[in-house]
Amino acid sequence: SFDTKRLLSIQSHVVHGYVGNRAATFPLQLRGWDVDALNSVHLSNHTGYGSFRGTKASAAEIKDVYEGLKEIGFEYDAILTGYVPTAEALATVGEICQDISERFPHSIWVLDPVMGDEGKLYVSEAVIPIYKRIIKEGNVTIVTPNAFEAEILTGIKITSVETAKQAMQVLHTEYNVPNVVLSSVTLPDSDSTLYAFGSTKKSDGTARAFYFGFPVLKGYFTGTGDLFAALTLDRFHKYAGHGDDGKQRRPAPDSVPADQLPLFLAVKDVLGMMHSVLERTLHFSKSLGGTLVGVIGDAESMKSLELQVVQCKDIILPETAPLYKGL
Ligand code: PLP
Ligand code: PXL
Repeated sequence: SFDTKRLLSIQSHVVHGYVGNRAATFPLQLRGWDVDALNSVHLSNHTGYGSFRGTKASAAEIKDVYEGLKEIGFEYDAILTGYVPTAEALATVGEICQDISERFPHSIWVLDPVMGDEGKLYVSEAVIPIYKRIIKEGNVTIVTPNAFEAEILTGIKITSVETAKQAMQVLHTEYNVPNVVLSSVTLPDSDSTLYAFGSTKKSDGTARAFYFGFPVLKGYFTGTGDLFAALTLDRFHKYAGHGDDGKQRRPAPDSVPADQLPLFLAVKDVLGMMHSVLERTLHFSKSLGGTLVGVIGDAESMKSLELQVVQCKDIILPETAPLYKGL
């Protein structure tokens, strides 16, 4: 039935806190997805705490679990990939997703190229060329780099609306990705505004780009990019009409203007939800006497700023999702 939407999500598992699959699974379940979670790592907590323990899945372990899935048979409508910190494991994840994408031509693939933030890499450097290859060669539907990750992929430093658009154009042209979202960009003109840029490629290869500005909520949040990518997958799947006929990927016709694109409508909804989730998370942090700004390496401060995913279920549930308020 078209009501059952099945998704494979390959990301982190943390025992405490909400990044990776722990930030994606519950929100996607609330939105009606049957989520199969394949864990790329199994850690006590995210790496920003200063200490963490646990294990990373090897390429062989990930492949083995995928063989198990093939043995029991599966069908996926979507794939979501995030933090995979080693090159070998990432190459395997790329092969798995390409295989799924070829078996199920209607499926969409949201690839979040998790590499780092604010100039700092938090995966092995050897991961970079693997991401470049997977994005170029794979059937990726949407790529969601932050500004730092977009710069790594395109070589373009994002300092203006124009350079953001150039970077998205490179992702369309050189990487052949139909949809790009730069989820959080700061521009020199304002330190109280964050921007989200997006673009859907036209058939002649040119970018059909848009952007949103929204007020920065101060705080060192982790998992925001992961939640953003998960919610974007859900909203894009709906607005692009996937699952109506369940048959094939349908690129937006060239005649659709930027502000009516499925990607635009998706990002608009998601920014509204993200803002509400982060506001409630900050409110909770304050009630705990948290430092609010967040100090990387300080466990108490990181704990107080974990996304309040469970407490935000009313924000994420389709019936009650608040309308986006423009700026
Ligand atoms: N703040 C808000 C309101 C957001 O919507 C986002 C991203 O979606 C971010 C911060 C940070 O995103 P990222 O973790 O991709 O840098
Ligand atoms: O949110 C990205 C992410 C995913 N998984 C793990 C992390 C982080 C960021 O710190 O530590 C384990």
